[in-house]
Amino acid sequence: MGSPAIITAAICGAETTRELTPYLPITADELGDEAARCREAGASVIHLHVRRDDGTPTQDKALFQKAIDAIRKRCDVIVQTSTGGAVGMSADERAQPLECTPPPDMATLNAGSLNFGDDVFLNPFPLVREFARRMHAKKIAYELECYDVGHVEACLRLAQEGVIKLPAPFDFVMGVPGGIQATADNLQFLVGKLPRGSTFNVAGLGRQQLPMAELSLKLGGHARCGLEDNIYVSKGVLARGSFELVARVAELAKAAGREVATPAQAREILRL
Ligand code: KMH
Ligand code: ZN
Repeated sequence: MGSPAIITAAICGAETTRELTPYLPITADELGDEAARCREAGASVIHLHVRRDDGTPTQDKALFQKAIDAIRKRCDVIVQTSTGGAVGMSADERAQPLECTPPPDMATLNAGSLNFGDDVFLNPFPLVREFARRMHAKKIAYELECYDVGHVEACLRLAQEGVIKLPAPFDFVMGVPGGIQATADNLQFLVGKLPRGSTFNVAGLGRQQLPMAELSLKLGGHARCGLEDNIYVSKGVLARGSFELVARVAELAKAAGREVATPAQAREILRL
């Protein structure tokens, strides 16, 4: 068996709606139950967003606290809170989950700005520096979210400044309209840009989710799946939850000769 593969389940996100899929978890109990199903299927990390009861995205600290507590009550996964939130949110709004107690194991650190469909997802250097500072202060590990090649290079610059420490876990988010597209060539190019010793995760959007997960696993990387990025388990068939996508990725890992990482193994790989 090759090295253990970490499966991250992005169970909610900020953009997927109940109109698109009735299987989207929204309340703390729904998020907790879905996290437990994903853990059962092979996920060791939950990438977490939260929603108000009406389904709209928020970064409200109290709602994160409730969701994290609900997850922790049910299973031992690594909780990675979003600091991206939804486009248009202020930096202070986005940073709220970092204030939960105890702090989340991990949080995303979005490495740069990009067109995000018709919107703009803003991550100017001062915001990234400030989020990194807060994460270091709370001993929260970051996953570096890169939506384009320049974002990987921005991480190198931030490391030179001493703002972030490398090696670190990277996540290549591929297929955002405005970011790098989800192709094999592009992934190989991104992997070639990785600083020595860093790990990589791949989040392919839409129909590219499972193919990009498969390629990442073959290249020695990790894989993210779930309703945040893709709602279909096969053409025209809705996944009945992120757990179905996790189960597919677990099969792909085994086919690639990789064992599926437990949360304990994932903690070691991610140096948590
Ligand atoms: N919802 C996207 C605009 C993150 O979680 O850190 C940003 C996002 C990234 O989902
Ligand atoms: Zn997210």
